[in-house]
Amino acid sequence: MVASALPHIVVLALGGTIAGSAASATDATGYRAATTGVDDLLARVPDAARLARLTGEQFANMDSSDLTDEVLLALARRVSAIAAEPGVDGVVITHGTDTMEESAYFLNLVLTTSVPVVLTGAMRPATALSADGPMNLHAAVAVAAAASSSRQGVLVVMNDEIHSGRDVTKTSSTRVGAFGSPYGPLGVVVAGRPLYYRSVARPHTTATEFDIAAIDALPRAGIVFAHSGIDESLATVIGAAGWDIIVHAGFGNGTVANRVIAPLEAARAGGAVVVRATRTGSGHVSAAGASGDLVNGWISVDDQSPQRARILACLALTVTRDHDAIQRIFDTY
Ligand code: DAS
Repeated sequence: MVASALPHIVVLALGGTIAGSAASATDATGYRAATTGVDDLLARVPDAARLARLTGEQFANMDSSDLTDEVLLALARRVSAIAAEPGVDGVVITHGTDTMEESAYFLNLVLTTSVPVVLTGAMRPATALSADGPMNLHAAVAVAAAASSSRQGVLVVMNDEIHSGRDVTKTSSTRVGAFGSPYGPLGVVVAGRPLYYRSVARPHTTATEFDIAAIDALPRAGIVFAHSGIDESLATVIGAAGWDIIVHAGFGNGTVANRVIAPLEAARAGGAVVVRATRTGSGHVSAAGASGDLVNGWISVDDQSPQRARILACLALTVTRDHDAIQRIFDTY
């Protein structure tokens, strides 16, 4: 295909392991993230130039564990602006894997574009034997360049799988196949070709009620992780921190230890929104669960993980503080 006829894909680099390096090719864990730039990443995948006309942009160069909500907002604004540029057919974001799921989930909810936006990264540094980054980047470009990827929402491509930004999560500390979704991938990439088998049922991107242009800052929010023997002082400390939102990653069906309910209720009385999630890693959380949200006025997640619940609650509070309106948002997205 003549180069000018190829789709134009902008590759936005943020650092992470895909841009990382280690002293030895067989050391895939003792590496430094974000040691090389977008031009080097693209130079390692020359075949991608057969899929698309590529433009690289170094947005940041960081370990994604250091990502802040401010950087996430700036990223969303930048991607929104790029996607709106005439002649841009898709965006690939190379991102650290540690917080990739939160970035993908956030972008899926605030980017009002039908242009494909695809995040990818690597579990092994660029210097590693059988580094996974180049093939992930090639696959991500193929997905971003495909018309079939439009209106699928924000996507994550890792290890030949195409995941929805709504569902994907990192499930392993080191495995190359670390990314998965509770309902499975949307499709796969085979020899540089995206093959889709399903789409997401919940609204996203062009159907979202959130618009990044209308969001100046996100509320302060954090997560309390329930554990056997949890001490009520944890909830008391959290409540005293003045967070706008407290997500409680509870036992099983979102259950809260009785001794923790009172300090969380005190935080709610102080103005915090309390969200009941589950630490189990998947599943729907019933509103009238053992902890009786209907009595406490807490929000219960649908199936959002604690880290996604934090993102969604932050977005909800940019449009409402009404309990029923926030619960509707959790039941919708
Ligand atoms: N270095 C971590 C990060 O930047 C892990 C990774 O990229 O894989 O998220």
